[in-house]
Amino acid sequence: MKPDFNLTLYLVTDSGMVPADKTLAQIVDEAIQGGVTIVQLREKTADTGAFIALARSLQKVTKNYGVPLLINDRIDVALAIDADGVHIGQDDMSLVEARRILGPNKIIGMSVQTAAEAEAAMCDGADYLGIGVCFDTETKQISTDALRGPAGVRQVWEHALEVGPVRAVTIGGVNEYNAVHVLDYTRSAKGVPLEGVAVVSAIMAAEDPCAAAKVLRSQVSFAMERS
Ligand code: TPS
Repeated sequence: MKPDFNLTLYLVTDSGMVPADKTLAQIVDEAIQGGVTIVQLREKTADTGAFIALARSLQKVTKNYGVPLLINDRIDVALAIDADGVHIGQDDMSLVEARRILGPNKIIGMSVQTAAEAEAAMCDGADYLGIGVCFDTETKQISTDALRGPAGVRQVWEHALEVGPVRAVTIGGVNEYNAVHVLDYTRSAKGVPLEGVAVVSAIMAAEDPCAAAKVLRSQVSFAMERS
């Protein structure tokens, strides 16, 4: 069976932001204690062996809390550690191919920037969408036409809801100061909110990842209660 997952507060990791006196696994542990509900290991430079070792170290933590662990892009790494799923981008392996390899019981999420990409991802069986890029971000190189802003995110979300049942978060420059605004603003005309937010630096680069996650989690809950 596909594991249940909760997209309220989605942490995407970046080892480049780990301070010298901590490990990535420690930060993930603290972030989950603060309220992170799902974790994605994203490594753009590690070689395969190091990636797998890191994935195993995170899996120990996420399993301990019953939080799903997804792997960014690398289906082989996800299979090697029997992760809960993968997150893929538009330039990675196609969703159809990823699903063929991983089967029906793994979570597959996809980054989408446009309504057409969202529709295609849903038709191909994505379990959730990462709609972005909401605000400008230093974490990932993006072209300016990838920038959606909350209004652009809402447009993609509205379209996805018309296509069929869908789950989604937004990502890109989301932090404790703008999360409520983003979730309010991106509600569909019928009032359907995104399920949560995905962040990298707002937690990874925080001095206290547990405290940062706590604030973000309460901001998301606050926005959700205002329906
Ligand atoms: C769920 N992605 C879009 S913007 C960004 C990333 C990694 C950086 C945000 O950093 N949706 C999901 N996972 C992904 N990996 C992406 C989209 C791709 P920051 O929060 O520091 O601005």
